Amino acid sequence: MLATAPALPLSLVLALAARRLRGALRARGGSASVQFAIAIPVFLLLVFGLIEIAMILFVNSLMEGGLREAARFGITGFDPDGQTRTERILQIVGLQTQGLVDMEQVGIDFLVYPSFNDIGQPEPFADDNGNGSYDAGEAYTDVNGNGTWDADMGAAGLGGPGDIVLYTLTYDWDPLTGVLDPVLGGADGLITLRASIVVRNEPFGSQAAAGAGT
Ligand SMILES: [Ca+2]
Ligand SMILES: [Ca+2]
Repeated sequence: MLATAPALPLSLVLALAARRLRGALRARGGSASVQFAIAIPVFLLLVFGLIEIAMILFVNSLMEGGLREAARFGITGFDPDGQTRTERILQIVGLQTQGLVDMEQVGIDFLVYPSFNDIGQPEPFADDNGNGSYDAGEAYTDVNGNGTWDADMGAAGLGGPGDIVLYTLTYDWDPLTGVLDPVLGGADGLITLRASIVVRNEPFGSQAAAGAGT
């Protein structure tokens, strides 16, 4: 004879089912909120990282554009009234960078080279001891005329007519947040941005050449 389980009242079955469903939903909701709690910081990190990178690319492109405009003025050898050429160049960079670059903190260098191939090259020297580097006492050609051997032969200044000039603009960008610090930031949390351009001065005439320099 088969034993039959006593039939449960329908109301009890429904109550049990509802409790089980509530439990399942609570468990699912709990794990979803844990996933959410983990995902939010990652998501925010990603968003802020992208914003920071976009800002860096934007400011750097403004610096490049500003330096290009400034160099277009620089190659003419024109001496503006009441300003040095360097002051005018910085003014142009300041206008072109739309206030995103603090012109009080920016660094700008001009180096003059004999030819495009000489950019960043050391002054030629006689490597007497054959160690591949310059040592005190070895003969060298003082290309930039400063009285010492230099690992970069560029001579400071904006150059004369026809000179090859390297313009370099550097700026320590202060990011909006610290999310890129582990990747790009220095100890001070600033990110050094750099723009450079090489130009050949126009043959701007001997009277302007006399005033060439800074
Ligand atoms: Ca040597
Ligand atoms: Ca030198």
